[in-house]
Amino acid sequence: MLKYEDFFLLDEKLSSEYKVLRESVRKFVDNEVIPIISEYWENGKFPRRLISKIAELGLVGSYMPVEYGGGGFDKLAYGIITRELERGDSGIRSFVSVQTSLVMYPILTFGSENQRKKYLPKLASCEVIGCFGLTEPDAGSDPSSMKTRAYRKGNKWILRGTKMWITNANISDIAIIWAKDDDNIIRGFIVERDMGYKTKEMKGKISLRASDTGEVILDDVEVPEENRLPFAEGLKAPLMCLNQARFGIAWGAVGIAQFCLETALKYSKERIMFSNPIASYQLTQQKLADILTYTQNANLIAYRIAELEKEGKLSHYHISYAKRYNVRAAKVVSEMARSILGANGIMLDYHIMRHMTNLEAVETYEGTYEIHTLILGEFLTGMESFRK
Ligand code: TGC
Ligand code: FAD
Repeated sequence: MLKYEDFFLLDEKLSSEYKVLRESVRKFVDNEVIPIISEYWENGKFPRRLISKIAELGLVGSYMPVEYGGGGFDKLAYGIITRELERGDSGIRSFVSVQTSLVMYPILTFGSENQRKKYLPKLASCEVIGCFGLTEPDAGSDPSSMKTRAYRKGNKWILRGTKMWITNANISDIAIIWAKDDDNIIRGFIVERDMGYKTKEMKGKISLRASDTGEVILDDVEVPEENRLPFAEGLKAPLMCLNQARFGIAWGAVGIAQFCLETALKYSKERIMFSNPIASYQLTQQKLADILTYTQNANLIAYRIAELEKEGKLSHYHISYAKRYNVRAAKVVSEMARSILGANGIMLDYHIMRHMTNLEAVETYEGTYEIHTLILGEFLTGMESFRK
């Protein structure tokens, strides 16, 4: 029988290994994330107590090679993990995205063998927590305008600057820092906390409240040459990291949409108004049909980018398309689901509005909706329009 949850029968494409993975992450989210997350979100705290379980389940570094402590899975598995985690909360998915795609990936891709051996296993087990510092107070959408500098001093580098809006900053042991050298070339560094970077919590967020966000302050921090990522040169390197994280966000947004669909459908069948379930009214059915359509479209896109990745045909344009569409789809879905729940829709107990507000940050980070629009505009026209 056709089920709304698997409308396009994508389950048929999944081997049992992926289904087991999905069920294990879903169980973790249902049993250990959803029951506690509203309280952490309300208090503006990241639930650190979940880290050990996240590591134990192998949710960090899933697509990193086994020899470096990773899961040895492909990107489809990573997508399934991020989708199921974001069904719980974007902040939990963010933690895994950053640790895997923005910290482990650059070390794997641009690091030396010594760096890989030293850091990757400890990052996979979450013995070491990392963050990724690209954005600055005056360099958000345009990271090429960063002011953070790396001055060469013998076999050391002096890092000076401030990174802002950095996920996991305050709980980090290491930071991947992007800075311009004396020749204005962007370089990447693995900076350890005891080398001297400072962090400051950014308070007052009304979105992504269960995620740690902070500033990273580099006040002439000395970093040895052995901590520079030797194969990272230019903006292309951090942008390659963003591709990995954006892939996970495109999948994660589907998790939110699926959660909203389940919740709104159930609620509408149970809620009686004017003597009938609200699900029986045409206006509600229109919302439900739209929610189903946005959710399934986003899911199809997510599966397709995983297939293209496996075939070696995935371009960063596909990733921009997927991040842009899927996050916007999840936003529309969460707004419609919230309205179906009436007053209950604004309550933390029902989780929809938490997702809805989280999506504001998700649509901003990793390239805003507008930036991905311009990337697609450039793809279509061949004309770059970021700068005048
Ligand atoms: P542009 O001249 O276009 O590109 C510089 C070089 O990079 C190449 N390139 C890419 N390579 C790989 N992947 C991509 N996505 C790439 N996009 C461009 C390009 O071909 C060029 O190569 P080469 O060989 O010619 O040097 O650079 P631009 O300065 O014009 O900027 C382009 C723009 C605006 C698209 C880019 O800077 C951008 O994506 N801006 C958005 C910034 C952003 O997304 N920041 C995210 C910070 S991290 C974060 O938000 C983490 S949130 C926490 C979580 O994930 O949960
Ligand atoms: P701006 O770049 O100032 O943009 C403001 C507005 O102008 C946006 O609507 C934008 O789309 C629009 N705009 C900008 N340029 C153009 C243009 N050319 N044409 C049309 N419109 C334009 N960064 C990290 O490096 N690491 C992290 O871990 C990280 N985590 C984050 C966590 C959270 C909760 C948040 C909110 C952000 C995080 N970021 C992180 C930063 C994030 O990537 C940036 O916020 C994002 O890239 C946008 O930059 P900005 O906020 O400075 O906005």
